[in-house]
Amino acid sequence: MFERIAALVLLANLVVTCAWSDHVTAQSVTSLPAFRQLIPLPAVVEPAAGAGFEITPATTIRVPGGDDQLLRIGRFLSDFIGIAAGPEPPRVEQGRSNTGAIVLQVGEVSQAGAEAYELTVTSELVTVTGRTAAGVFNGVQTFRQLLPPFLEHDGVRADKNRPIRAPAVRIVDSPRFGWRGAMLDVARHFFSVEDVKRYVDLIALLKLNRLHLHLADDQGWRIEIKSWPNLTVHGGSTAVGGGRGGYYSQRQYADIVAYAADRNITVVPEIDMPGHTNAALASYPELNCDGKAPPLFTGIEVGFSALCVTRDITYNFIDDVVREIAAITPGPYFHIGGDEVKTLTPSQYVEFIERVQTIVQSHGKQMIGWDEIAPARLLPTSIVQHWRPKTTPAEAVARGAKVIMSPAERTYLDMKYDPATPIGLSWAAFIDVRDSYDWDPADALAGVAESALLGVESPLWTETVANMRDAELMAFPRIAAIAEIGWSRGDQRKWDDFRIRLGAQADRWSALGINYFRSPKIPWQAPPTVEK
Ligand code: TNX
Repeated sequence: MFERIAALVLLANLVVTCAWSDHVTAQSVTSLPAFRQLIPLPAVVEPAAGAGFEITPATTIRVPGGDDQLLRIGRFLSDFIGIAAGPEPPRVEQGRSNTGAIVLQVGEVSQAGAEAYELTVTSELVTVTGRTAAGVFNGVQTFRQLLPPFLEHDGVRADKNRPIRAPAVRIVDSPRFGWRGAMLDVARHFFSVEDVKRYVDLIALLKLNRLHLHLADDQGWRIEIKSWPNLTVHGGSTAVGGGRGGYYSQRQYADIVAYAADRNITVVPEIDMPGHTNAALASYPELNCDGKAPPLFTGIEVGFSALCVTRDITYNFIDDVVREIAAITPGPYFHIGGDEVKTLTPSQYVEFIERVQTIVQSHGKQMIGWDEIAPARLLPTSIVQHWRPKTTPAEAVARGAKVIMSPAERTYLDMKYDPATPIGLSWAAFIDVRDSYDWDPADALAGVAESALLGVESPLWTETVANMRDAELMAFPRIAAIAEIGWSRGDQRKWDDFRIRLGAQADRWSALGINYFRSPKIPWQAPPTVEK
């Protein structure tokens, strides 16, 4: 009897060992130098024998005829490779594949979800198959991370000591969560269209798929509203510290939205209300209960401003704003803020949120709000963004609400790493790189199970963040940790592996000119070149 059990256990072990011998664990991905650059960690990585694929002057990129989305992804990859391998970037050709090509296609993938993809690299062919174009884009980002980091430099050239080679492998991958976001506060300090596009480029590398833009706050209104022009003319004219401010015209905003969409990123516009509205109140006296416009505000205190919730004109104003922004936002979401209102009674506040929810719905969008909105009667499509430490939206979840996880003490990129960080705040916590990685969204909140979670988002508030160099210092490397939490299975993630893979980003991030925080706890290293 015992022998039989022992034999069965042995057999079971063998089966498990065989199942795992053809794909590797997080630890082994990390231990193989050729795969150490992968962040987020893919679900399945099966290294294969052979020299891998070399990009040469003859390499072409193949996409199916008539598929514009794949054509654009093909051009993205061609632009990325640039003139490194030959006198021209690789040609993007429509039609059947042949040897020596990088083939992008939509088709069957053995993992579930629209964003799933399979990437195979052999010495003859690279194939990226996505369930949808989004999956193909994700697969292209993985392929990019298998290529040498020097390619991230513009105009760089390969040579025989420095070939452009990706290791032979089969990767099958899909994200854990559909919502993998970054938020940029362009209200406290303004960020130009070029800055925002750069942020989009940097988060796309990590397979983030939402860019939440915090477009209005006490210190600035940053999006043109044609029916209320003074919002930007006056309300957009300054910033924290009294700087110059700025705003996006609707055309510029649409340009950002399209740029992001080409990188599988949905823009989520936020107009914070009823609080955080001094810029609007300063621009239109009729939005104030006393009919008097306050002066513009350039400090960093919060909680003092609110729209006059008892005046009808306030709701006409909100209707105009939501209508104009909804019309230039193809994504399904509209974020109404709703945080830190200190001048209304709880019932006034809830009534306001419910009325605004109806307005947002009438313009065809799903409402998102910071977690203060949880007590309101929310529609099944409305979404709560959790942020406040020591609170849980469990009651709203019990009533069916879905949650985006942005716990301040883990995900807030404006928090200092440690007391020596030159910029940033510390009200929620000092957030070391490990703190940002070593948690699981499904375990973080009592009464909020994984099934209620849409995913994770990392906000970058900019009271102390004045430009892109500051933004990058606060975002990198912590945003890579949040990206991996959003993408990779919890049981595959290990801090000891992640920190090694983080260290392996040094070359790529330097080539991209990212001003990342060189945390002394990360073994930053130049990744080895792929051997022949
Ligand atoms: C809280 S998070 C805020 C923001 C501040 C941030 C600074 C949230 C919904 N409200 O207005 O910028 O703290 O860390």
